[in-house]
Amino acid sequence: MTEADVTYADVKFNKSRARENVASEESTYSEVKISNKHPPVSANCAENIQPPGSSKRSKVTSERLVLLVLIGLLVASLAALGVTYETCLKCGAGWELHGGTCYKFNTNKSSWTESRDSCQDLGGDLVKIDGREEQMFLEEKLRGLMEEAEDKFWIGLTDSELEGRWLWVDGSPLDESLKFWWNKEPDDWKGQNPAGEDCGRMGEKGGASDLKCWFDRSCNDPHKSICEKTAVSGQTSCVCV
Ligand SMILES: [Ca+2]
Ligand SMILES: [Ca+2]
Repeated sequence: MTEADVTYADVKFNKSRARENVASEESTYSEVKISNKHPPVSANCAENIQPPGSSKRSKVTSERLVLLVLIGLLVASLAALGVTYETCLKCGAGWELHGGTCYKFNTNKSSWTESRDSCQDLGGDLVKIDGREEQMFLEEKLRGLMEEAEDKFWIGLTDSELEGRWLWVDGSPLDESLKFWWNKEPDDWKGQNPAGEDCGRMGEKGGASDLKCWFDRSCNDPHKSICEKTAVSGQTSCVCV
């Protein structure tokens, strides 16, 4: 038996092991390195140990897999982004978004009716307070906007049709469980105007006890006001909250 024959037999053994463990490129590479310790190994033998191009093919396949996964992630991200845009709510400039509703704190002072007209010109109306959370948001907001105690804001509440029957601007009656009148208000005080007080305003600069900061007032009094309108879905990029 010549030296070349011995080497050939060793290499054949390695080849069978290599076939068993052909899974990774590293293991195949180490098998070939062991074979190289036994020269002379012909070029043909080396080729037989490792089927030509097999590791290259698996490398290309895994690269394709990674690429496909990346493309998949990109498509999923774009789809998610599209959904966000569709459900994104926005308000115009000068309006503040809160709980799906846009609010405008109008600091121009005017009568209740003129204030309401201004809100309607902007696509909204004087605010209707539907819940405790909304009252909490507005009460806290006004503390920062009021300059002095009487610097209150009109809201969309009036009893001008029938004294004592308070209605919101959408015609709905004031919910008995959602009233935030201050102390003995509404008192329909006639000291300032003989017609009494038929419009609602709100705000306590120092903060209201248990959120109670509604007052009835003569509708002709000039006051700041709170407008409200429904937020619209944005079709273009916008900040979502
Ligand atoms: Ca009244
Ligand atoms: Ca009053």
